[in-house]
Amino acid sequence: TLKPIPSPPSYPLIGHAGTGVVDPANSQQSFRLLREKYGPIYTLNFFGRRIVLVSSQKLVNELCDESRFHKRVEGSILDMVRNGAGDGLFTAYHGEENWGIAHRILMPAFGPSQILAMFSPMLDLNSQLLLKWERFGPDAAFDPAEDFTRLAFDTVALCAMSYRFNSFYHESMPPFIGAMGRFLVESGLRMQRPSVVQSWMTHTNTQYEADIKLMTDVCDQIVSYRKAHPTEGKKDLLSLMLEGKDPKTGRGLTDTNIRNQLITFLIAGHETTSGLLSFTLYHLLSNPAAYAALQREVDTVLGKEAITVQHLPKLEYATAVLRESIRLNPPAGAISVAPTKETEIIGGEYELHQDWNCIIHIDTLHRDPAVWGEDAEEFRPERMLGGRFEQLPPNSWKPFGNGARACIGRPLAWQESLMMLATLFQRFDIRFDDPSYHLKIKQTLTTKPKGFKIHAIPRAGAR
Ligand code: MNH
Repeated sequence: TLKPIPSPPSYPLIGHAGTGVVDPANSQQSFRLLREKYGPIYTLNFFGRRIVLVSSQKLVNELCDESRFHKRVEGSILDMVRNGAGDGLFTAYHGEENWGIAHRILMPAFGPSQILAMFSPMLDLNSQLLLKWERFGPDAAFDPAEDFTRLAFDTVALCAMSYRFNSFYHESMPPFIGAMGRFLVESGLRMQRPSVVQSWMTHTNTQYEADIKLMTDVCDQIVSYRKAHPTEGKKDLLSLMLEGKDPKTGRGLTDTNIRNQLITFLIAGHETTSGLLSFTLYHLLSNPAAYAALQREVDTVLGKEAITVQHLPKLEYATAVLRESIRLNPPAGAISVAPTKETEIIGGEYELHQDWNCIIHIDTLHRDPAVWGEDAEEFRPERMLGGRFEQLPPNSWKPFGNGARACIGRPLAWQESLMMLATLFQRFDIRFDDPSYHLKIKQTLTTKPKGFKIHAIPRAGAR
């Protein structure tokens, strides 16, 4: 027998819009409260657009079954992000032909040996961050998210496109990052606006178009730089974009699609990684035992040696720290799916429809008490150690999304983050600027800590 999906009280016509049920500036907090009040599945409606949020491992496990469900771009914020990223991998519709072509051409750029080959360009940028923090010295209070953004942005450009933004040598952030931030926020707002209102907002719309143009121009600049400086024999992501042929159809990527992919990789490639590293520092500073355990591991594994690829698999505690940090604060906290058939029943009792926006709410999934226990809210890297991570119930830890549409950049982001975390702890003692700081969230398409500042104190005798 079917049951109605729980839902907060709503009004005719507008549904839950403007009722304060969801705070647009901090929807993450709203969704946590709604999860507590209405349970692991509930539904909201905004002017007739229906969304269903699902967050127990038991139900999410069904939504991750690719024979029954697939990614849905239509009706989610990603449909607005298409205004800039078009049919790039991240925003391509389910079944869109160019997704398959690009996926098959580009996947090889993220294979294990390609990721290992990125070690040395990654280390180049990693060292730029370390040197900068060292030179600013222990008295400087700063927001780590800014330099992690420089790191991640420069890393995806250098490793995937052999292109240098040199963000560490500029006082202000690269213009692409500002344009992208405004573009993502406005894309989110557009989801909630009726289209007549949108057409009146001429100033906002002009800015939106200008931001898209700026991002496009940067990508065109990367392509013309490559044409002027061919990388003899070296095959990075960009060379696969320019020259690769799909083994299945024999086709290459079109110029428009290449541009869309470059925008996609520059966007997807840095916001999330920088969020992961920032949240990780916050959790370590808030949990002195975990902080000490990580420092001990780094001192044992690295000591005073320069980091090499051989060290990476030995950094077990550091790996657990990243897994636990991304559990509590997944920078990409929600993904949308739709049933492949017109309707689909989950949990034996809830009926989902194809034209609804069904959301796997990763942020609250990662706090499901049935999986994580009563201390789900606590930062405990130990729960990811000693084979426990591998034995988690299926689809209970999903920070990188699901199946064919899961994150293609995961191994790149992971290696970059592990290297950064280990070398930071090798070189510095990190302290809160304000020891009474409590986590606040800044939200665009992804999340980051807000107002979080630290000091980096060079460790005595560190290399
Ligand atoms: Mn990434 C898709 C999270 C780093 C490039 N990424 C996804 C999805 C999640 C995600 C979740 C699935 C979105 C959806 O279903 O709608 N990504 C992350 C996180 C990090 C991350 C948490 C870092 C930490 N991502 C990166 C990096 C790159 C990248 C680095 C590029 C080098 N991600 C992508 C691309 C996709 C994606 C491209 C789309 C893949 C596809 O649909 O084919």
